[in-house]
Amino acid sequence: MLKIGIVGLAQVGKTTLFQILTRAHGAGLGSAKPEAHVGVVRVPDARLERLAEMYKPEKTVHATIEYVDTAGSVIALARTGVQSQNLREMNALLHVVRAFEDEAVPAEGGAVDPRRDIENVELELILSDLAVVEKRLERLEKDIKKQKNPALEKEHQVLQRCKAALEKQTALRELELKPEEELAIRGFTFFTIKPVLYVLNLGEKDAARANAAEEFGAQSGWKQRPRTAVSAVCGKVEAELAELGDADAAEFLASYGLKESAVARLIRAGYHLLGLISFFTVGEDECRAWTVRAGTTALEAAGEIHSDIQRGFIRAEAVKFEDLVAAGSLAEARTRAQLKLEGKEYVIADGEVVHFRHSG
Ligand SMILES: Nc1nc2c(ncn2[C@@H]2O[C@H](COP(=O)(O)OP(=O)(O)O)[C@@H](O)[C@H]2O)c(=O)[nH]1
Ligand SMILES: [Mg+2]
Repeated sequence: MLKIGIVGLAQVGKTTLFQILTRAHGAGLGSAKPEAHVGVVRVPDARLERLAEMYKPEKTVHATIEYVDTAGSVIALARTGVQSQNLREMNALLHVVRAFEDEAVPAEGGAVDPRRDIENVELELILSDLAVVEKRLERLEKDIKKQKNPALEKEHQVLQRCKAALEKQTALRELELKPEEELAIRGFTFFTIKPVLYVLNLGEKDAARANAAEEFGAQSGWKQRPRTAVSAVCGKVEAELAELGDADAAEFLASYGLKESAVARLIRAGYHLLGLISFFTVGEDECRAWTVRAGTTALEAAGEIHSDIQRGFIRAEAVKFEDLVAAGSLAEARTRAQLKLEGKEYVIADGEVVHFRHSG
């Protein structure tokens, strides 16, 4: 399963956000605990809910992502052995940035300044990656002298580019790497090549500023960067919200001038940032969202469900979610010629409902 690491400076609201995300309130999740906390989060999807209304299945299965809460400051983590190794295993980073004022909670680095915090953390991660690159280059240069090896030379060439970028304080996610170049350095699991979602943790008085993230992202220029997204929540409001029933929640949101919880949007932003899409399978036993990378073929998608279905693959029948809902059933969608018969190489689109015909 794909993992998103929740990182940031100390006391910015990482654990608060983790608890909101996983709904695991209290119970030993204090920010003083040194070990990381792991939780599986369902990706909210109104389309899946709609399909479940249609089919009334025994089971509805959402797509999931794993979130890992990290303790303390990411600057300290990046500097220490085992901790930094754990961080390197993350598929993406959710960087919580403090934007709330609260005298009772001291801010690392003094006054609240989201931009400065992002820059400081980014610089630290850039320096960590640079140290890894330099060490590897030193080793490579010795090896290349001893024997000619095209793979090592390729790696050397890509790492030189990485080094040049990092020395200019540019994150590696900004480099345009060809797939084979990316492959050559994948093993290093660099921090700054990971997709990053900046989450502004807003104060209560800013909770209703729905476009806070947009504004901040545009002003700072971060939003336009590759594999980078900016989002905003108010940790305090969301934490209280998570404790309420539906009716109270609506009233509570309204009192802050909000329409909906920001958390669903946040989870979806993380999902898309990872380059993931969902396709659905439907039936009276189960309606389910399956997670695949954008660009996945029908044959690969079949393998996600079961190796037998992949092995015996005959055809994929695919229908757009909207068309299926409008038709009311797969049979009617077929009559309307909206159910397309596709082969192994067909690229699955986000939101398609797919039925695999297979032998055996
Ligand atoms: N006022 C305010 N306090 C918050 C907010 N989010 C978190 N906090 C408080 O800030 C402190 C640190 O939060 P925590 O989630 O433990 O931060 P962590 O160190 O990054 O894990 C706690 O006392 C939280 O109650 C927020 O949105 N507003
Ligand atoms: Mg914490």
